[in-house]
Amino acid sequence: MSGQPDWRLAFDRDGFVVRRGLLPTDLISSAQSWLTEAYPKASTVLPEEEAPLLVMWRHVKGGAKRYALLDDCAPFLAIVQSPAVLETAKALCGGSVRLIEAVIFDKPPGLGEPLAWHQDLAFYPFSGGKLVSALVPLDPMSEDNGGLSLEVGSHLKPLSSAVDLHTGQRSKGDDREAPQDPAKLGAKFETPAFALGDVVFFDCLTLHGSGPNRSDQPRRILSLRFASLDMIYSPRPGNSASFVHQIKSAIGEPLSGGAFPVFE
Ligand SMILES: O=C(O)CCC(=O)C(=O)O
Repeated sequence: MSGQPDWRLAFDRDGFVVRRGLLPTDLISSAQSWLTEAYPKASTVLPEEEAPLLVMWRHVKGGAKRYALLDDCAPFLAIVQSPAVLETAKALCGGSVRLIEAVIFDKPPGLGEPLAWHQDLAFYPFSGGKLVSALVPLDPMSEDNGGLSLEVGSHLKPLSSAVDLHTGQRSKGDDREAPQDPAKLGAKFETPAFALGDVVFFDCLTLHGSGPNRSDQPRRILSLRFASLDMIYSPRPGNSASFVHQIKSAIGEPLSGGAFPVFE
């Protein structure tokens, strides 16, 4: 007996785990309402403040990112600070965590575009430590409205290149091998159905991607990234996350600063 809970064993074995009913559904409903109201008014200019951002990314043809300060987005801040999410992130990262980013991936009904298979770490200027994503569906999700597919056991694969998330083309200057579609390789992947309140946690090397939203239902996800405090700033070609301009650390140093708050 390892003494670890089942969800932890599943994460270590598969590279991801869905924790069912981790968040109250009324919190998710408040986040939905906040987003519906705030998105049309949100700025398309990247804020300069040294504070965590909420990035709103609509995955439609020509869709641009919009931004707010996370502290101004009460339901999203409450999700980030929720003990259930933080305790899981801390357990998976082995101690205190730093919030690295908060991004909403929005695939509107009938318009949402597919997202190519990728590993999150390929986009981030980090090495060492642990980096875990916590994805909070803001709508019930299944393959019908775009879903989220994850390759089982792919967290044990080497880091592949960053890609253009819409075309799957390898990012310029990144000479690692591009990630492969597990369906074409005959590898095992899952597309879990999610209810409001579920949260999926996955490793920064776990390959994932998603289909188009051709349904008449919305499909929005809040993606949070948490890192252990020993994660080192080490940029590579292909790094493209919105928070990169907020990093003040020297190369080879751990992250610091108000844009990346620590949860003890
Ligand atoms: O919306 C999606 O399917 C992609 C989400 C994603 O790639 C991520 O959060 O890392």
